[in-house]
Amino acid sequence: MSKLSIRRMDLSLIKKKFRGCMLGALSGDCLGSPYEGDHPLSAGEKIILQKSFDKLEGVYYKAPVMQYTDDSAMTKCLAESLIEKKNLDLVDVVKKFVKSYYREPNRGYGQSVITVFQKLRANKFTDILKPASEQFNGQGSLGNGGAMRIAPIALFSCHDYDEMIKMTRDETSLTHTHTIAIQQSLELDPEDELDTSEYIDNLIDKMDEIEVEDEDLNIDKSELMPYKHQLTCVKKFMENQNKPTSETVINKLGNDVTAVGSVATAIYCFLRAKYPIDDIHTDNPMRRAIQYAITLGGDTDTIASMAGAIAGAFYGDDKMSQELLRHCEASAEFDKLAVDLFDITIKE
Ligand code: F2R
Ligand code: MG
Ligand code: MG
Repeated sequence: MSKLSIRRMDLSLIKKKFRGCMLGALSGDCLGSPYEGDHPLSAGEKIILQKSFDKLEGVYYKAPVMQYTDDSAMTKCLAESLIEKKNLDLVDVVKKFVKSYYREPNRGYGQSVITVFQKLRANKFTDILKPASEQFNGQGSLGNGGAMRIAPIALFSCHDYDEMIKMTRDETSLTHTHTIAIQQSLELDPEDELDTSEYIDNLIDKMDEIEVEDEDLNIDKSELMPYKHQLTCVKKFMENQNKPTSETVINKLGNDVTAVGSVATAIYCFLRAKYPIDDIHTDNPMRRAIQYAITLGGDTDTIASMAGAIAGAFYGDDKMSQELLRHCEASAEFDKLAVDLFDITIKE
């Protein structure tokens, strides 16, 4: 699997990847949100999901248009700010988040992040980091609200890994904590077969550097380096000939609204979707990643959105079903955001 420097990659391929990433994020959110719930889908529900996706992909099936939720609302704000400011301007980003929330509060925002928006508005954005730092008695939010919206940062800083990590930390600290898989997908040539083993090994190495390990403490390693632990589970799942059941995936990786209980799950959905999956009938690995994420239940909009963004950054928009996209609110707008991000990041 050849790893290409973004700078040396064919421009038309990078553009396809930018579009795939933004559209994958949007469609995962729109298609996943109706299925939010505690449990993985039952056999019957998987059949209904399959039929529903098949119907949406039908050329003559016009309705419905699926609404996007907080995941895409915040992704959109972040992309718009990066494009407008040509930089990460935290005050502008947070103002856009708050404005967007008050304009459309019913986009299914997390229960607690709303308090952050209220405090930010009350303090007139004089201290933009304080409200988030006060969440959960000063512990901060462990929700996946930072990871769910981070795709534009991965695109904007795709030429510089260290810069991406820094920007991700800065941006998510407005409300939360962090993602590196999108950038890794961008660097790979979709013409080459996806080497799932190399992909996960690279992520584990990167996470090793990010998570701080304290060798002296005699406590469970998975608590010290939760993401590395989760990614190591993904590696085992991928290496095993007998693929794990949904229940095992959920038990080990999670399907909830916390970052640690959803980010590795999304990465697994992308990698797992390289191969056929029982009860999911499609030749398209990007649709398969999103559909599989939804079958796991739980935080379906967010896990499908993150899986869609990672898959889209690898496969590009060629694999994004245009028929499914027709049923996603604001798909033309997201496509334009992707092209604008490409223009300021790569062309300028
Ligand atoms: N909130 C949802 N889905 C719930 C259902 C919505 C409903 N269908 C509707 O339409 O209204 N989805 C969205 O929230 C997730 C992202 O959340 P975010 O932005 O991280 O928010 P928050 O409030 O900070 O955290 C979410 C919940 O996680 C728990 N939590 C977080 N930190 C915690 C901590 N330190 N200690 C204990 N619990 C913590 C809390 O329950 C928070 O409410 C995405 O799924 C998005 O789609
Ligand atoms: Mg949501
Ligand atoms: Mg969600």
